[in-house]
Amino acid sequence: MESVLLVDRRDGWTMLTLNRPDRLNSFNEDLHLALRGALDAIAADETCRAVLLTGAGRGFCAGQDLSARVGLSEAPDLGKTIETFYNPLIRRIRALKKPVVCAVNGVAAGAGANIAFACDIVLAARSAKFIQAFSKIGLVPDSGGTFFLPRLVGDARARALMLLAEPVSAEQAADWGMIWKVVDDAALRAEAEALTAHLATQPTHGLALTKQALNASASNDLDTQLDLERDLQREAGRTPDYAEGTKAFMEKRAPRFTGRAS
Ligand code: T3D
Repeated sequence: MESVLLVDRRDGWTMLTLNRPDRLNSFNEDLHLALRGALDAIAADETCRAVLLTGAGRGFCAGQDLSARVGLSEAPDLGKTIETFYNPLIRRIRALKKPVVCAVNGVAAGAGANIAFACDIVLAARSAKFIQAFSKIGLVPDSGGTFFLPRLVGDARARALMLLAEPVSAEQAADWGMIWKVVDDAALRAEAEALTAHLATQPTHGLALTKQALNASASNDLDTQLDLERDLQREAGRTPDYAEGTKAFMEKRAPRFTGRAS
């Protein structure tokens, strides 16, 4: 049987493909565990300096697999699933010390949409759409959706999208600042791979510090954020990549970054 997650190691980066296409790559426990294992392996692997997350088939991810949620003798404890799987997944993506690119190849619904928003750079195929599907089945947006979406598109749009569960086209998502870019369907994979390969050659530790600053900015006041920038800049200034970047600039040549912290 084919794995629910395809892990494709490339030169300096890794592509993770959610692979339950007949269920639009919705999450069951197997997929959660496989993705967790892959992200942990990537976190520990210094040779992997960027990640590309995408989906197999016509969808990116339809959130939780609902087939396991019907015909139960008593109400399931969904808080447990969130605590055990979705929240740790979002925390892993945000805390990963390497950039995570998401190529939304088709519909992204429920937790599937919010997992995409947790990634660092989101490209979407022109035919893709984003749906906060939760209200259609009586649920609350999860996987950080109520945190990410208002910050991406503003409160008015986030509220309507979450209360109405209306689909947003990839074009609209890009116009609203929900994602980085829309790409023609046929070009999505190549463009996402090129972007991830490029990121894998960049100053990885500096990018990790940048992620850290951006993650903190949502809840910090200006003074706290200025102090954090000072501390992170101090750390960035000690990396070999900073020395190489400035040297390469003065020598008018392309830098050769190692991505290392020291
Ligand atoms: O439960 C917990 O642990 C709490 C956590 C919750 C996190 C969540 O994500 S809750 C939200 C769950 N997701 C949804 O509510 C979305 C459900 N899916 C849809 O609304 C639609 O499928 C889409 C809008 C995403 C796509 O529509 P469409 O018309 O393009 O495709 P389709 O025909 O509906 O789906 C294709 C197949 O995938 C179909 O199976 P079939 O008929 O060919 O055998 C459909 O049943 C299956 N599928 C789609 N989404 C799910 C799914 N099967 C199981 N779970 C799904 N989420």
